[in-house]
Amino acid sequence: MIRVLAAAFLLVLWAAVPARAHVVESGAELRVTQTFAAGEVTLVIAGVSSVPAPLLVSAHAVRSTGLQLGLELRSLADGSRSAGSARVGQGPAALPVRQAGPYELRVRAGGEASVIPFRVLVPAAAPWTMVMDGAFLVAGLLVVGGVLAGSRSRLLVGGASAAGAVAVAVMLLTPYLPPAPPEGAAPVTEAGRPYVQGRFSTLPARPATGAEFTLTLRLTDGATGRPVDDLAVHHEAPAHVVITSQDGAVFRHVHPLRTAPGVLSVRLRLPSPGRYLAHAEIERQESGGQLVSGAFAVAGPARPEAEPQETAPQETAPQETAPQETATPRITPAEPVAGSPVTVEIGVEGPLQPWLGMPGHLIVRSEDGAYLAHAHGAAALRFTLTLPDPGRYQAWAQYVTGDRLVTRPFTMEVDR
Ligand SMILES: [Cu+2]
Repeated sequence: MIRVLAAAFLLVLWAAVPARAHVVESGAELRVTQTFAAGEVTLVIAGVSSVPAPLLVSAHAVRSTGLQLGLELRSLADGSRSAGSARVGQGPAALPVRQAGPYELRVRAGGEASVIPFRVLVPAAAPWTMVMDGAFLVAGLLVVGGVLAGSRSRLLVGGASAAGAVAVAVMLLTPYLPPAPPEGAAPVTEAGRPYVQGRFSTLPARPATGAEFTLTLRLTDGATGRPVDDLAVHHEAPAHVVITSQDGAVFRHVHPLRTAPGVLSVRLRLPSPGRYLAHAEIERQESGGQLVSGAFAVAGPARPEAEPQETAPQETAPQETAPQETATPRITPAEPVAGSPVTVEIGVEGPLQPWLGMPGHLIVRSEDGAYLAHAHGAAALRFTLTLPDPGRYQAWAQYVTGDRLVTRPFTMEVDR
């Protein structure tokens, strides 16, 4: 009898221990979208399951541009550096990393550079999994030892039962125990951080129509006044910036480069003179999201844009809309009521490809710009949101189909 039990136990042990040893979730990939003047790029930093390892970094775009990126990786722990390059839509660069912890990836495209802070995380085994594995091992050794020695001493049987009980107890508790933080993770701080104070500015201070200028967002901590440099990547970017002309005719959705701690910049070229509104969606680590807004003016004669948007050969997918893409979406109820949910359905011309981690995005702005909402669509490109007040709203639905980013503008009237 005891031989059968021992064989059964050995089988369990053989099955359980190697399985545990292999339950190493390789770190998830990090996707960071950045808008360079030469084109918008999504950098994909692959996860690693152990160090040292090559860190694979690849670059993707809605429309493959072949844009060449210079990459430089620096460890903030020991200052070690490595460099490589990646071409949009082609294979990854392999940058060696020796340890887990904080890193900076410097990305160059054209004459611009962005520095992306991130952490290399290596999954770690929780202490209680070691307790469980150890207990299984002790129980197994005692049983096997007892069988081999032909002994059934109470001490052996008691010890094996106790160790087995510990192992099984820990195994049953496993789903309820917290996972171990991965190696290289940031120390846990008290949840919640102060609000960010944000200010938009342009260089030159008064941009001209059709001319490239830089829009900069400076973020400071609402408690210390120091630069905010702990933005979490959400929806595949540290910041989502929407620029709209006051009349809603011009729309840009961009992902600025981090040019210094707390400083985000993006190069733009706008076709029409007048007042523009800028809204940035940001999220600090371990905190909620926040919307930061500002305004600036563009002077000069209207300079209608050619299609595609600009003449540079490696331009990002155009966001100005062709007239045939302004087909009316279906809005339910047909006469939306302030404060009640409204559903918007967009008919799309082909299968959707995920963009910024979602099948589709809907951005809605009140006429005065005081209200801006960003909703995400379900697979059929249906959005539900609540408009707070009566009035006219500008809306832009964005999705990717056939390797093309489509932006469809429309308006919604809320009567009461
Ligand atoms: Cu975005």
